[in-house]
Amino acid sequence: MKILIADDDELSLMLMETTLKRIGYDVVAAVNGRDAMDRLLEIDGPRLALLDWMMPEMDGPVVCQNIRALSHRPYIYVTLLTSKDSKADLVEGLDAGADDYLTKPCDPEELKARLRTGQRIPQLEDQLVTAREEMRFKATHDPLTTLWNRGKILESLDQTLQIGHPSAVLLCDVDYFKGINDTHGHLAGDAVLREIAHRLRRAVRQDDAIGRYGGEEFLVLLTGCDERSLLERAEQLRAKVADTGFNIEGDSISVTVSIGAIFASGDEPRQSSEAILRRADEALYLAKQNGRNRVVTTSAHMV
Ligand code: GH3
Ligand code: MG
Ligand code: MG
Repeated sequence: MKILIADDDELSLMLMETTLKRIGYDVVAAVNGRDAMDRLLEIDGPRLALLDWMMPEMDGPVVCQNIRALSHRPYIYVTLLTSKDSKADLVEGLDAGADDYLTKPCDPEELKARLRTGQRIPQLEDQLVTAREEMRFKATHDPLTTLWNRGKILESLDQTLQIGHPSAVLLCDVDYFKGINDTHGHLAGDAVLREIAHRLRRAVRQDDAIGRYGGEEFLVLLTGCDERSLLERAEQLRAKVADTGFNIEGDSISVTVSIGAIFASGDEPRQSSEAILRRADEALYLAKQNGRNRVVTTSAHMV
């Protein structure tokens, strides 16, 4: 773990650096308070800091105050190094935001033990951040395909319609998917859904969005897609799925999707996502009726 040591006294700095390296820390040295601040605020900067109390330019407690005043940053566990040992001084140091203090000269065993304790705080914070990220991911993603889940893709559709940018809405449904499950088993069916998700994701652009709308239905939003490119773009997606066999337990099986494609121009009176989805569903129904593995598009002017 990285640790910052800040001391204006060269000899103390060197001795402490040697001790910390011996304990196994990755040491970042600073020669004054301002230097310490700069190093602590670097991206991936140290999360443990040992600050000498008295330093030119900015003393240890002021560095603490400045760090604590910054919100939305990873926590830095700060220990002040001091030759002061009056209670009033220590309270002042802790009030400035320090987590702990050590009186100089430090006993190496005590230093080691205190830092081990301090380390738990950034570690705990990292665990919490990871857990929060996982929860956020789960709340917005489909676990099987890792695409956006239904709630999130519908939210994106609402937002896109609100903004009023021209865009395309594609409702894709796997053809005869029940047959794939029946013939190859449910797990093979799951693998097919994952592979379709992978192919669709590769076929769209950075700003586009794809979600799992239902069991074997995917909703794709092509932002900024104009009406002339609607059919071409939807065809690309269809072909990405249909053109190469799916490798299922060593067999290559053919999988296709039918797509109902709707163009939302953005300049017509704002349409509700329900209305757009209803039209996409109608177009999808026609694609199924007309033989599957095809795209049917309807624009606002065509219905
Ligand atoms: P069509 O060409 O008309 O769309 O026929 P289909 O067989 O694809 O449609 P149908 O709606 O009859 O069947 C969809 C099947 O998808 C039924 C359901 O068991 C299956 N399914 C839904 N979600 C999942 C899933 O997460 N994994 C697997 N393996 N199957 C699923
Ligand atoms: Mg379906
Ligand atoms: Mg289907």
